Amino acid sequence: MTGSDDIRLSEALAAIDVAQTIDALEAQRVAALGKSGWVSALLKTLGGMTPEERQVEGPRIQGLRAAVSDAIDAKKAALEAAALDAQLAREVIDLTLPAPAAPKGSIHPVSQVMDELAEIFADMGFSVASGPEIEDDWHNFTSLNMPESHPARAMHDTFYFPDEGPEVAGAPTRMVLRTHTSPVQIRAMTQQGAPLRVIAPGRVYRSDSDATHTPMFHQVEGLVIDEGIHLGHLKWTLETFLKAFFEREDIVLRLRPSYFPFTEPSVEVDVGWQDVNGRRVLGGDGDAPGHGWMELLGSGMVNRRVLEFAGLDPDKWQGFAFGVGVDRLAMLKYGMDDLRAFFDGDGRWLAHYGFDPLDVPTLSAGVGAKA
Ligand code: 2U9
Repeated sequence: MTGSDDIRLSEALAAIDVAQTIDALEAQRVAALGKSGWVSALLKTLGGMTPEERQVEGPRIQGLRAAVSDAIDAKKAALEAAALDAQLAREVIDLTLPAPAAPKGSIHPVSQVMDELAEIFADMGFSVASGPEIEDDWHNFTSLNMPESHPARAMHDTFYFPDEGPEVAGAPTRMVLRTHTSPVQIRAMTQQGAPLRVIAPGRVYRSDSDATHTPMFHQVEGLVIDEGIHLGHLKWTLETFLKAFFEREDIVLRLRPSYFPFTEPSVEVDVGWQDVNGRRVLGGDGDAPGHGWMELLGSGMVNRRVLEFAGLDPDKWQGFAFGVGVDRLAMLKYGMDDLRAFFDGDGRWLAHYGFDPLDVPTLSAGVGAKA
Protein backbone atom coordinates (compact mmCIF):
# COMPACT_ATOMS: atom_id res chain seq x y z
CA MET A 1 0.00 0.00 0.00
CA THR A 2 2.58 2.50 1.15
CA GLY A 3 4.91 1.69 -1.74
CA SER A 4 2.26 2.11 -4.45
CA ASP A 5 1.11 5.36 -2.82
CA ASP A 6 4.68 6.66 -2.96
CA ILE A 7 4.80 5.85 -6.68
CA ARG A 8 1.47 7.64 -7.28
CA LEU A 9 2.79 10.60 -5.33
CA SER A 10 5.98 10.86 -7.35
CA GLU A 11 3.94 10.48 -10.58
CA ALA A 12 1.58 13.22 -9.44
CA LEU A 13 4.47 15.52 -8.46
CA ALA A 14 6.15 14.90 -11.81
CA ALA A 15 2.89 15.71 -13.67
CA ILE A 16 2.46 18.88 -11.62
CA ASP A 17 6.03 19.83 -12.36
CA VAL A 18 5.57 19.59 -16.13
CA ALA A 19 2.10 21.25 -16.23
CA GLN A 20 2.30 24.26 -18.58
CA THR A 21 -1.09 25.79 -17.94
CA ILE A 22 -3.41 26.56 -15.04
CA ASP A 23 -5.95 24.18 -16.65
CA ALA A 24 -3.44 21.29 -16.71
CA LEU A 25 -2.63 22.01 -13.08
CA GLU A 26 -6.32 22.00 -12.19
CA ALA A 27 -6.66 18.54 -13.84
CA GLN A 28 -3.89 17.27 -11.55
CA ARG A 29 -5.61 18.77 -8.50
CA VAL A 30 -8.91 17.03 -9.41
CA ALA A 31 -7.13 13.69 -10.06
CA ALA A 32 -5.54 13.72 -6.57
CA LEU A 33 -7.63 15.92 -4.29
CA GLY A 34 -11.02 16.07 -6.12
CA LYS A 35 -14.08 14.16 -4.92
CA SER A 36 -12.99 10.98 -6.75
CA GLY A 37 -9.27 11.69 -6.51
CA TRP A 38 -6.85 9.07 -5.26
CA VAL A 39 -5.81 11.03 -2.14
CA SER A 40 -9.49 11.61 -1.27
CA ALA A 41 -10.09 7.87 -1.66
CA LEU A 42 -7.22 7.15 0.79
CA LEU A 43 -8.66 9.67 3.26
CA LYS A 44 -12.01 7.86 3.12
CA THR A 45 -10.32 4.54 4.18
CA LEU A 46 -9.39 6.11 7.55
CA GLY A 47 -12.99 5.63 8.78
CA GLY A 48 -12.75 1.82 8.54
CA MET A 49 -9.47 1.53 10.43
CA THR A 50 -8.74 0.66 14.05
CA PRO A 51 -7.50 3.53 16.20
CA GLU A 52 -4.00 2.07 16.12
CA GLU A 53 -3.95 1.82 12.31
CA ARG A 54 -5.40 5.33 12.04
CA GLN A 55 -2.65 6.71 14.23
CA VAL A 56 -0.10 5.56 11.69
CA GLU A 57 -2.08 5.94 8.44
CA GLY A 58 -3.68 9.33 9.34
CA PRO A 59 -0.44 11.36 9.36
CA ARG A 60 0.89 9.45 6.35
CA ILE A 61 -2.17 10.11 4.16
CA GLN A 62 -2.40 13.75 5.35
CA GLY A 63 1.28 14.05 4.41
CA LEU A 64 0.47 12.84 0.86
CA ARG A 65 -2.39 15.39 0.65
CA ALA A 66 -0.13 18.22 1.88
CA ALA A 67 2.68 17.24 -0.54
CA VAL A 68 0.30 17.33 -3.56
CA SER A 69 -1.42 20.54 -2.40
CA ASP A 70 1.88 22.37 -1.70
CA ALA A 71 3.29 21.30 -5.07
CA ILE A 72 0.15 22.59 -6.86
CA ASP A 73 0.30 25.95 -4.98
CA ALA A 74 4.00 26.41 -5.78
CA LYS A 75 3.51 25.51 -9.46
CA LYS A 76 0.46 27.83 -9.70
CA ALA A 77 2.50 30.74 -8.32
CA ALA A 78 5.30 29.98 -10.81
CA LEU A 79 2.87 29.81 -13.78
CA GLU A 80 1.21 33.10 -12.77
CA ALA A 81 4.57 34.86 -12.36
CA ALA A 82 5.65 33.60 -15.80
CA ALA A 83 2.34 34.81 -17.32
CA LEU A 84 2.85 38.27 -15.77
CA ASP A 85 6.43 38.44 -17.03
CA ALA A 86 5.26 37.52 -20.52
CA GLN A 87 2.48 40.16 -20.38
CA LEU A 88 4.92 42.85 -19.21
CA ALA A 89 7.34 41.93 -21.97
CA ARG A 90 4.48 42.11 -24.53
CA GLU A 91 3.09 45.43 -23.28
CA VAL A 92 6.34 47.33 -23.24
CA ILE A 93 5.87 50.98 -24.36
CA ASP A 94 8.15 52.49 -26.95
CA LEU A 95 8.64 56.00 -25.62
CA THR A 96 10.31 57.08 -28.84
CA LEU A 97 7.01 56.79 -30.76
CA PRO A 98 5.02 60.04 -31.31
CA ALA A 99 1.94 60.46 -29.04
CA PRO A 100 -1.29 59.38 -30.75
CA ALA A 101 -3.64 62.20 -31.82
CA ALA A 102 -6.11 62.94 -29.01
CA PRO A 103 -9.31 65.01 -29.25
CA LYS A 104 -8.42 68.53 -28.18
CA GLY A 105 -10.65 71.32 -26.91
CA SER A 106 -9.79 75.01 -27.04
CA ILE A 107 -10.25 78.05 -24.84
CA HIS A 108 -13.05 80.35 -26.06
CA PRO A 109 -11.78 83.86 -26.94
CA VAL A 110 -14.06 85.35 -24.24
CA SER A 111 -12.45 83.12 -21.58
CA GLN A 112 -9.01 83.93 -22.99
CA VAL A 113 -9.65 87.68 -22.80
CA MET A 114 -11.05 87.39 -19.27
CA ASP A 115 -7.88 85.51 -18.24
CA GLU A 116 -5.77 88.20 -19.88
CA LEU A 117 -7.70 90.93 -18.03
CA ALA A 118 -7.30 89.16 -14.68
CA GLU A 119 -3.55 88.87 -15.31
CA ILE A 120 -3.14 92.54 -16.33
CA PHE A 121 -5.18 93.93 -13.44
CA ALA A 122 -3.62 91.56 -10.87
CA ASP A 123 -0.33 93.23 -11.74
CA MET A 124 -1.90 96.58 -10.72
CA GLY A 125 -3.16 95.19 -7.40
CA PHE A 126 -6.75 94.34 -8.39
CA SER A 127 -8.52 91.17 -7.30
CA VAL A 128 -11.28 89.47 -9.27
CA ALA A 129 -14.79 89.64 -7.74
CA SER A 130 -17.87 87.73 -8.80
CA GLY A 131 -21.54 87.74 -7.84
CA PRO A 132 -24.98 86.38 -8.77
CA GLU A 133 -26.34 86.70 -12.32
CA ILE A 134 -29.89 86.75 -10.88
CA GLU A 135 -29.82 90.01 -8.93
CA ASP A 136 -32.26 91.98 -6.87
CA ASP A 137 -33.48 95.33 -8.06
CA TRP A 138 -31.69 97.15 -5.23
CA HIS A 139 -28.19 95.89 -6.07
CA ASN A 140 -28.69 96.18 -9.85
CA PHE A 141 -30.36 99.63 -9.91
CA THR A 142 -31.27 101.50 -6.72
CA SER A 143 -27.82 101.35 -5.08
CA LEU A 144 -26.31 102.53 -8.37
CA ASN A 145 -28.34 105.74 -8.17
CA MET A 146 -31.11 104.51 -10.46
CA PRO A 147 -34.34 104.79 -8.44
CA GLU A 148 -37.62 103.27 -9.68
CA SER A 149 -38.50 106.16 -11.98
CA HIS A 150 -35.00 106.69 -13.41
CA PRO A 151 -34.98 106.75 -17.25
CA ALA A 152 -31.69 104.77 -17.33
CA ARG A 153 -33.65 101.75 -16.07
CA ALA A 154 -35.72 101.70 -19.25
CA MET A 155 -32.54 102.02 -21.32
CA HIS A 156 -31.16 98.82 -19.80
CA ASP A 157 -33.82 96.63 -21.51
CA THR A 158 -34.06 94.56 -18.36
CA PHE A 159 -35.26 90.96 -18.10
CA TYR A 160 -37.48 91.01 -14.99
CA PHE A 161 -38.60 87.92 -13.09
CA PRO A 162 -42.40 87.83 -12.67
CA ASP A 163 -42.59 87.37 -8.90
CA GLU A 164 -41.77 89.76 -6.10
CA GLY A 165 -38.35 88.99 -4.61
CA PRO A 166 -37.13 89.17 -0.98
CA GLU A 167 -36.85 92.37 1.05
CA VAL A 168 -33.58 94.24 0.45
CA ALA A 169 -32.65 97.46 2.30
CA GLY A 170 -36.07 97.44 3.99
CA ALA A 171 -38.19 97.26 0.84
CA PRO A 172 -39.51 94.39 -1.31
CA THR A 173 -37.52 94.05 -4.50
CA ARG A 174 -37.99 92.37 -7.87
CA MET A 175 -35.38 89.98 -9.20
CA VAL A 176 -33.71 90.67 -12.55
CA LEU A 177 -31.04 89.16 -14.76
CA ARG A 178 -28.23 91.59 -13.97
CA THR A 179 -27.89 94.22 -16.70
CA HIS A 180 -24.26 95.01 -15.78
CA THR A 181 -21.64 93.66 -13.36
CA SER A 182 -21.85 96.84 -11.21
CA PRO A 183 -23.86 95.05 -8.45
CA VAL A 184 -20.79 92.86 -7.91
CA GLN A 185 -18.83 95.98 -6.93
CA ILE A 186 -21.65 97.20 -4.65
CA ARG A 187 -21.43 93.84 -2.86
CA ALA A 188 -17.60 94.05 -2.74
CA MET A 189 -17.80 97.54 -1.18
CA THR A 190 -20.40 96.56 1.44
CA GLN A 191 -18.57 93.34 2.31
CA GLN A 192 -14.92 94.43 2.12
CA GLY A 193 -15.17 98.20 2.75
CA ALA A 194 -12.42 100.57 1.62
CA PRO A 195 -9.74 100.83 0.31
CA LEU A 196 -10.64 98.52 -2.57
CA ARG A 197 -9.37 97.51 -6.02
CA VAL A 198 -11.50 94.97 -7.87
CA ILE A 199 -12.47 93.95 -11.37
CA ALA A 200 -15.78 92.19 -11.99
CA PRO A 201 -15.85 90.20 -15.23
CA GLY A 202 -18.94 88.20 -16.16
CA ARG A 203 -22.16 87.64 -18.08
CA VAL A 204 -24.80 90.35 -18.27
CA TYR A 205 -28.25 90.31 -19.88
CA ARG A 206 -30.27 92.83 -21.85
CA SER A 207 -33.35 92.27 -23.98
CA ASP A 208 -31.65 93.35 -27.18
CA SER A 209 -30.69 91.32 -30.25
CA ASP A 210 -29.17 92.28 -33.60
CA ALA A 211 -25.83 91.99 -35.42
CA THR A 212 -23.97 93.91 -32.71
CA HIS A 213 -26.11 93.00 -29.65
CA THR A 214 -26.87 89.62 -28.09
CA PRO A 215 -29.28 89.16 -25.13
CA MET A 216 -26.33 87.86 -23.09
CA PHE A 217 -22.90 89.44 -23.38
CA HIS A 218 -19.80 89.85 -21.25
CA GLN A 219 -18.55 92.87 -19.38
CA VAL A 220 -15.64 93.68 -17.22
CA GLU A 221 -15.98 96.54 -14.79
CA GLY A 222 -13.30 97.92 -12.52
CA LEU A 223 -13.53 99.86 -9.28
CA VAL A 224 -10.89 101.61 -7.21
CA ILE A 225 -11.79 103.17 -3.85
CA ASP A 226 -9.20 105.02 -1.80
CA GLU A 227 -8.46 108.43 -0.30
CA GLY A 228 -7.64 111.21 -2.75
CA ILE A 229 -8.52 109.30 -5.94
CA HIS A 230 -9.00 111.54 -8.99
CA LEU A 231 -9.48 111.40 -12.77
CA GLY A 232 -5.69 111.24 -13.30
CA HIS A 233 -5.62 107.83 -11.59
CA LEU A 234 -8.46 106.71 -13.85
CA LYS A 235 -6.71 107.82 -17.04
CA TRP A 236 -3.35 106.26 -16.05
CA THR A 237 -5.02 102.97 -15.12
CA LEU A 238 -6.96 102.71 -18.38
CA GLU A 239 -3.89 103.67 -20.43
CA THR A 240 -1.74 101.07 -18.66
CA PHE A 241 -4.46 98.43 -19.07
CA LEU A 242 -5.02 99.09 -22.79
CA LYS A 243 -1.28 99.18 -23.58
CA ALA A 244 -0.81 95.81 -21.86
CA PHE A 245 -3.94 94.32 -23.44
CA PHE A 246 -3.28 95.42 -27.04
CA GLU A 247 0.46 94.92 -26.53
CA ARG A 248 1.35 98.33 -28.02
CA GLU A 249 2.97 101.34 -26.42
CA ASP A 250 1.36 103.86 -28.82
CA ILE A 251 -2.22 103.57 -27.44
CA VAL A 252 -3.62 107.11 -27.08
CA LEU A 253 -6.81 107.90 -25.14
CA ARG A 254 -9.30 110.73 -25.53
CA LEU A 255 -11.69 111.43 -22.66
CA ARG A 256 -15.10 112.96 -23.49
CA PRO A 257 -17.67 114.17 -20.94
CA SER A 258 -20.68 111.88 -20.68
CA TYR A 259 -23.42 110.85 -18.27
CA PHE A 260 -23.96 107.69 -16.20
CA PRO A 261 -26.10 107.71 -13.05
CA PHE A 262 -23.40 105.86 -11.03
CA THR A 263 -20.48 108.15 -11.90
CA GLU A 264 -20.03 111.93 -11.59
CA PRO A 265 -18.29 113.27 -13.54
CA SER A 266 -18.63 110.59 -16.24
CA VAL A 267 -16.31 110.19 -19.19
CA GLU A 268 -16.45 108.18 -22.35
CA VAL A 269 -13.04 106.93 -23.45
CA ASP A 270 -12.04 106.80 -27.12
CA VAL A 271 -8.91 105.06 -28.41
CA GLY A 272 -6.94 106.35 -31.39
CA TRP A 273 -6.71 104.13 -34.49
CA GLN A 274 -4.86 104.32 -37.78
CA ASP A 275 -5.48 102.94 -41.22
CA VAL A 276 -3.05 100.11 -42.08
CA ASN A 277 -3.68 98.68 -45.59
CA GLY A 278 -7.40 99.45 -45.33
CA ARG A 279 -7.73 98.00 -41.82
CA ARG A 280 -8.28 99.99 -38.64
CA VAL A 281 -5.47 99.21 -36.22
CA LEU A 282 -5.52 100.62 -32.69
CA GLY A 283 -2.65 102.96 -31.82
CA GLY A 284 -1.50 106.45 -32.66
CA ASP A 285 -3.04 109.88 -32.29
CA GLY A 286 -6.59 109.76 -33.65
CA ASP A 287 -6.46 113.41 -34.76
CA ALA A 288 -3.65 112.84 -37.30
CA PRO A 289 -4.58 112.49 -41.01
CA GLY A 290 -5.72 108.92 -41.84
CA HIS A 291 -6.34 108.33 -38.14
CA GLY A 292 -9.55 108.36 -36.08
CA TRP A 293 -11.14 107.74 -32.69
CA MET A 294 -13.10 104.68 -31.59
CA GLU A 295 -15.36 104.71 -28.53
CA LEU A 296 -14.28 101.84 -26.27
CA LEU A 297 -15.00 102.37 -22.57
CA GLY A 298 -17.33 104.16 -20.18
CA SER A 299 -15.99 105.40 -16.87
CA GLY A 300 -16.03 108.13 -14.26
CA MET A 301 -15.62 109.07 -10.63
CA VAL A 302 -17.96 107.03 -8.43
CA ASN A 303 -21.05 109.09 -7.59
CA ARG A 304 -21.17 110.19 -3.91
CA ARG A 305 -24.65 108.71 -3.59
CA VAL A 306 -23.36 105.27 -4.72
CA LEU A 307 -20.62 105.39 -2.06
CA GLU A 308 -23.29 106.25 0.55
CA PHE A 309 -25.55 103.40 -0.63
CA ALA A 310 -22.59 101.04 -0.13
CA GLY A 311 -22.01 102.37 3.40
CA LEU A 312 -18.88 104.46 2.71
CA ASP A 313 -18.32 108.09 3.77
CA PRO A 314 -17.92 110.07 0.50
CA ASP A 315 -16.03 112.85 2.33
CA LYS A 316 -13.31 110.33 3.24
CA TRP A 317 -13.34 107.94 0.26
CA GLN A 318 -13.30 108.64 -3.46
CA GLY A 319 -13.20 106.21 -6.34
CA PHE A 320 -13.23 105.70 -10.05
CA ALA A 321 -15.00 103.00 -12.05
CA PHE A 322 -15.06 101.84 -15.65
CA GLY A 323 -16.90 99.34 -17.79
CA VAL A 324 -16.13 97.71 -21.12
CA GLY A 325 -17.58 94.90 -23.23
CA VAL A 326 -15.35 91.80 -23.14
CA ASP A 327 -16.75 90.45 -26.43
CA ARG A 328 -15.91 93.79 -28.08
CA LEU A 329 -12.35 93.66 -26.67
CA ALA A 330 -11.94 90.12 -28.03
CA MET A 331 -13.22 91.14 -31.49
CA LEU A 332 -10.88 94.12 -31.64
CA LYS A 333 -7.83 92.17 -30.52
CA TYR A 334 -8.38 88.90 -32.40
CA GLY A 335 -10.15 90.17 -35.50
CA MET A 336 -13.61 88.54 -35.45
CA ASP A 337 -16.35 90.56 -37.11
CA ASP A 338 -19.60 88.87 -36.05
CA LEU A 339 -20.56 88.90 -32.39
CA ARG A 340 -23.24 86.22 -32.86
CA ALA A 341 -20.63 83.59 -33.83
CA PHE A 342 -19.31 83.86 -30.25
CA PHE A 343 -22.34 82.00 -28.96
CA ASP A 344 -23.09 79.53 -31.79
CA GLY A 345 -20.86 76.75 -30.39
CA ASP A 346 -19.57 76.01 -33.93
CA GLY A 347 -16.60 73.63 -33.62
CA ARG A 348 -14.87 75.04 -36.72
CA TRP A 349 -15.10 78.61 -35.37
CA LEU A 350 -13.73 77.45 -32.02
CA ALA A 351 -10.91 75.50 -33.69
CA HIS A 352 -9.98 78.65 -35.64
CA TYR A 353 -10.36 81.33 -32.96
CA GLY A 354 -9.85 79.21 -29.80
CA PHE A 355 -6.68 79.13 -27.72
CA ASP A 356 -4.43 76.34 -26.54
CA PRO A 357 -5.52 75.36 -22.99
CA LEU A 358 -1.87 75.02 -22.01
CA ASP A 359 -1.02 78.52 -23.21
CA VAL A 360 -1.85 80.46 -20.04
CA PRO A 361 -1.61 84.24 -20.40
CA THR A 362 1.16 85.79 -18.35
CA LEU A 363 2.54 89.31 -18.46
CA SER A 364 6.09 88.02 -18.79
CA ALA A 365 5.29 85.85 -21.85
CA GLY A 366 2.86 88.35 -23.40
CA VAL A 367 -0.80 88.15 -22.38
CA GLY A 368 -2.11 87.34 -25.84
CA ALA A 369 0.20 84.55 -27.09
CA LYS A 370 -1.78 83.00 -29.96
CA ALA A 371 -2.18 79.25 -30.28
C1 2U9 B 1 -19.96 100.98 -9.08
C2 2U9 B 1 -19.85 102.30 -9.44
C3 2U9 B 1 -19.67 102.66 -10.74
C4 2U9 B 1 -19.13 101.18 -13.99
C5 2U9 B 1 -19.21 101.90 -15.29
C6 2U9 B 1 -19.57 102.28 -17.43
C7 2U9 B 1 -19.25 103.53 -17.01
C8 2U9 B 1 -19.93 101.92 -18.84
C9 2U9 B 1 -20.52 100.23 -20.42
C10 2U9 B 1 -19.33 99.94 -21.25
C11 2U9 B 1 -19.74 99.11 -22.42
C12 2U9 B 1 -21.30 98.96 -20.35
O1 2U9 B 1 -20.61 96.85 -21.66
S1 2U9 B 1 -21.05 98.15 -21.86
O2 2U9 B 1 -22.21 98.36 -22.65
N1 2U9 B 1 -20.15 100.66 -19.09
O3 2U9 B 1 -19.99 102.79 -19.68
N2 2U9 B 1 -19.55 101.34 -16.45
S2 2U9 B 1 -18.89 103.50 -15.40
O4 2U9 B 1 -19.42 102.08 -12.99
C13 2U9 B 1 -19.60 101.70 -11.70
C14 2U9 B 1 -19.71 100.37 -11.37
C15 2U9 B 1 -19.87 100.02 -10.04
C16 2U9 B 1 -20.14 100.57 -7.66
